[in-house]
Amino acid sequence: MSDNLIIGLGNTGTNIVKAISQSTLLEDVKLYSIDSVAASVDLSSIDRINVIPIISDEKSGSGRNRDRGRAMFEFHESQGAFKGLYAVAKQAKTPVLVITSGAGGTGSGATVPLCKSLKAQGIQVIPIIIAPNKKDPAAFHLNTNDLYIDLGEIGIETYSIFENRRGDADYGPVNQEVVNFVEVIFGKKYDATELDSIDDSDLDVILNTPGRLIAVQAEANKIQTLQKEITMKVFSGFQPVWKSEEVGVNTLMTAFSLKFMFADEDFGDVFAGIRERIDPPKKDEDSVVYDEYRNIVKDDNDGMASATLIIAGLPRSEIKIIDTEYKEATSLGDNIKRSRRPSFMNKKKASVIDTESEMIDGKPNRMKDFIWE
Ligand SMILES: Nc1nc2c(ncn2[C@@H]2O[C@H](COP(=O)(O)OP(=O)(O)OP(=O)(O)O)[C@@H](O)[C@H]2O)c(=O)[nH]1
Ligand SMILES: [Mg+2]
Repeated sequence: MSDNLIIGLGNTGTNIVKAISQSTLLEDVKLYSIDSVAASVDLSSIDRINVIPIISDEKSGSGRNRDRGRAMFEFHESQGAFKGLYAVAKQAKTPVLVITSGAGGTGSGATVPLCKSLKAQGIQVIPIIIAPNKKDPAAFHLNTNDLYIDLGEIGIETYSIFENRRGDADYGPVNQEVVNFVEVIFGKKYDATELDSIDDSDLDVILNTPGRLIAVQAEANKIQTLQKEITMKVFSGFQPVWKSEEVGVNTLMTAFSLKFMFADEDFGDVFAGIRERIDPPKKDEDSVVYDEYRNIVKDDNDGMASATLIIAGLPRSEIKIIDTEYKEATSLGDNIKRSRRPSFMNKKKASVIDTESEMIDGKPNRMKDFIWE
């Protein structure tokens, strides 16, 4: 069976790929990091992560400039730097995940041509975007909004968003939450069972649902604690929640799992609070949850109770009027305007010149051909 593939872009993407490399459940996942700086992956994870630098001239980084991030990616793509990666992607189990911060320049800019190339090769790709929090500077938000528009324009339908915490520079917890998300959506948390189960094909349907996707997992030694824990993760965790007014607007796909000695008896209780919020009791209308997949595993589980959930088809932010017809989520780029930046920030553009390259060790030094001015 083919392996999953995850590509981290920029500093954030690379850090999260590093965190993923520590997960024992994700040992068989192929990991790539693409960044515009030299040594972002250290010796401890270098064996696990394929690093492709996109440094294009004497300056590393992008200066939080998405155009430059994109230009550096495209320059290296034109040089054939991603041939190996694309060959791996063609063989990989889909979806391929692309992880980036929205706020920077390198990841936020390079994600678009990367997703576009993967899509053009018929590969399903789900971007995971780490968004800034409300108090972060305007430039962070402009870059993130522009990324949404760009991804919407290239036809990305299924995506996931995490939000950094306010004033927090310890990214460990949010990065770990992305690791947990990946474990769930790659099916690593589902055990074989005689009761309801979730298999690869079920996941395939869920992960093809247009709209925003969230996934969480929690563990506790008491059912009541687990119920609180998983409810809190959904409603006050790192993945933006939906407002209660938005409930019942989109057609959602859901998947719930519980592994516990009394999983069959307690399944309903664990998810009751969450189900109530996604599909409140209605009088005359049909349910807006289109389907619910379940994995119920009656297992001692060393006395622990473990739960996961996936909800797909969530709105990015706006709400829609409730409708009994099948309704897809707003597309990623809907209702946001492309932002304008101070003109001093837009002075530089990339161009590639094809001169007689300076020779270094008998090879042309293509770094002189990328002009950013
Ligand atoms: N969750 C998370 N956020 C991070 C991490 N590192 C930086 N950030 C945040 O990400 C944003 C900056 O994005 P980076 O990923 O550093 O940018 P980049 O893609 O390397 O692009 P450059 O601007 O060219 O450096 C800021 O909002 C930081 O607060 C990380 O490891 N995890
Ligand atoms: Mg960077």
